Amino acid sequence: VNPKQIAAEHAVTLIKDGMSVGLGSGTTAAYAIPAVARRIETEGLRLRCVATSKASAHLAHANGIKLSSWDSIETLDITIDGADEIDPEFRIIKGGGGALVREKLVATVTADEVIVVHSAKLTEALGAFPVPVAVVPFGWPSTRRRLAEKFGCEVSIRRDASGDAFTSDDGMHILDMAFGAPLPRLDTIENEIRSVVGVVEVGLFFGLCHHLVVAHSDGSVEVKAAPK
Ligand code: A5P
Repeated sequence: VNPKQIAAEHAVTLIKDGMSVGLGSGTTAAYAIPAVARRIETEGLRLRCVATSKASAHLAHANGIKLSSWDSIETLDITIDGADEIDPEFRIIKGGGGALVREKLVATVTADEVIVVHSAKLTEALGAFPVPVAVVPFGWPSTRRRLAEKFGCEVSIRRDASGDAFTSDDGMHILDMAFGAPLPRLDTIENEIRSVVGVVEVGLFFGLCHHLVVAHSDGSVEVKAAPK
């Protein structure tokens, strides 16, 4: 079995009856969804679930999970999601799958955000993975240029398989900012990027992760609580 699957299934054991649950996006979070469905089926758990992407919603439906409308949810007890890079302070780069806007909306109201990653995604200093930035499609080349000029790094438009600009579930394009490690000015960089006109959301999740479930290649799983 894939180590990511073992870790995602471990994360699902943290869910308790009666909880409201966020279902994350990406290949790791995808392993959690059938495991949630199995617990509903075998243990009769009563859960209210919401998905962070259309792909996760589709997978949830395919596994027989009935989803609640996001508009009816004010807070969530637990969310299980993936990440692209995470540092020792649990600061995260996320959005490699393009679902960062919904993922951040969900993480922001989640009491226990559980991030599941392969150990290869742990890093001492963020920035090797480009920072995904969701932007309004209108005038994206201008937004790209202004970001590149302001931050002095390469900024590229994410493309889909047919070569068109990738469009997210919320109709945004994604610009990937290749800062390189270490990411500068960790205290302010997120707001600096967000203040650029045209930017909707930044794939930096700082202070949002409460538990980390690490998948090791040998199949072992480590659960860590966020540093105080
Ligand atoms: C989706 O937009 C992302 O934030 C994913 O959570 C992230 O890219 C991790 O994906 P994998 O679990 O597929 O590596």
